[in-house]
Amino acid sequence: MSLAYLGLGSNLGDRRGNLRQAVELLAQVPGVVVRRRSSLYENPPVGYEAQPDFLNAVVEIETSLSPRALLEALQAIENRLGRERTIRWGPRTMDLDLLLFEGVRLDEEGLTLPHPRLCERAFVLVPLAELAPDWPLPDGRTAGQAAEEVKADADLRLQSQGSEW
Ligand code: X6L
Ligand code: MG
Ligand code: MG
Repeated sequence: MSLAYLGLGSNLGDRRGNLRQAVELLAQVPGVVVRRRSSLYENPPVGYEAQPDFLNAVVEIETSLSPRALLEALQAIENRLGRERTIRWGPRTMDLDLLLFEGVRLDEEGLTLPHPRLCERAFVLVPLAELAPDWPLPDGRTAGQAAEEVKADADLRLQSQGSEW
């Protein structure tokens, strides 16, 4: 069994309901156990700004799946929650990103681990640091250090503290 961290985001429809449902579906995937979830954070869109604010969170799972099989399970959950791929970086009911997979570094078609843009994004680093502050990132910092450095200029509004969503 390997630990892995997943980034969740939603900015369409019932955002909190979508995140809850994603975790429920994740817990039903054979070979996946949901261990912990971060607080929920509301924050403005990054990358493409003309869209609603996001709710973001990170969950910790334990899994016997390979990174590739896990990625496929995540995409199936996105699709079940009505994900449509229209504009790049555009609005979505559910985005489930594979951020970190214990002991794995790889760079394949459609799957890079650790997640290539993990180190800069407050909406990923801050919730990740709640769960795994000592986790080493590819740039040499821990998740906790990286979160501290991006926190100050990030507009992250704590929406629901702790794991009670
Ligand atoms: C320059 C160019 C700087 C592009 C940043 C950052 C692009 C993030 C895409 C970027 C750039 C992304 C979420 C989001 C997206 C989310 C919030 C992305 C992919 N997903 N904003 N924007 N939460 N707050 O989950 O992350 S699109
Ligand atoms: Mg994403
Ligand atoms: Mg994604």
